[in-house]
Formats: sequence, C-alpha cells, structure tokens
Amino acid sequence: MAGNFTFTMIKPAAYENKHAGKILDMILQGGFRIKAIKLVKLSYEQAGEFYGIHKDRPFYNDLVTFMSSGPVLAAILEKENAVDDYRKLIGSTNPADAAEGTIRKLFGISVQKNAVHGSDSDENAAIEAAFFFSALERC
Ligand code: DGI
Repeated sequence: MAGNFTFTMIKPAAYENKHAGKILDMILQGGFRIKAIKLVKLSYEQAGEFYGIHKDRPFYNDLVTFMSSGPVLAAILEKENAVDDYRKLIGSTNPADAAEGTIRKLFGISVQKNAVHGSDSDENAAIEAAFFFSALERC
C-alpha cells in the first residue's frame, strides 16, 4: 500500500532566488499538508550523508558542495499516495525534460539546481524524514 507522506527540500538556489513561497503554494494547492518544516544549513558532511547513495557518481562532490552552499527548506508532506503524487508535481530530475507546469520546469536552473528534492520511495521518505525531523517535530 502506498504511504501517506513524502520528504522534500527546497534547494539552496531556489531558496536564494526567493522561490520558496511560490513553491510552498504549489505544494499546498496540490493537496499536500505540511506535517513538519524547517530551514537548515547542512554541512558538507551532512549533505554527503544524505546523498550517500550517489557517492560513486561523477557529480557527487558538486552535488554535495551545492547542497551545503546555503539554506535548504526541509519539509514532510502528507497526502494519500504522497511519494508518487509529489514526483509528478515536481517533474523530471532535469528541468529541461520536466513537464510544463511542474516545479522543476518552473524554478529549476539545471540538473543540479533543480529547485527541489522529492523522495523516490516510501522507504526513502521515512529515512529522509528521520534524517531531518524528530517525532516531536511532526504535527
Ligand atoms: O530523485 P531525483 O532528485 O530526481 O534524482 P537522483 O536521485 O537521480 O539525483 C539526485 C540529485 O543529484 C538530483 O536531484 C540532482 C543531482 N543529479 C542527478 N543527476 C545528475 C545530477 N547532478 C549533475 N550535476 N549531473 C547529473 O547527471
């Protein structure tokens, strides 16, 4: 059965470029409820741990450097079928390939600066949410 929450981050470039308000509005209008939210500045080590699955990929160092370059707005989003529905709302990894009207199409600058993160499975949503939020921080 599909889970009822996913995890997202508004990435440093989108936050810096003042897109957080518009992105949160799209999330809310898309039927998601914000269950937890906070602004976090990750260290290089913390971003590296979060993206550990990609550590052998050629873009890993650039990705981790970028993700620790400024604040990210991290959130847990609640909705039926949250993981798949949020992946649809954000669009493809590369904004150039993302469908019209998706968050990455509207606010992404490049494959690395693609505006937002969205969990790719219920299992990873649980791991990623726990990386940022304690049980007490979830409403
Ligand atoms: O789940 P996604 O974020 O859509 O994509 P992913 O898990 O394959 O990759 C994680 C992040 O790594 C992605 O949001 C941006 C970055 N990335 C993925 N592929 C490339 C990349 N960055 C660069 N520079 N080049 C890539 O080919």
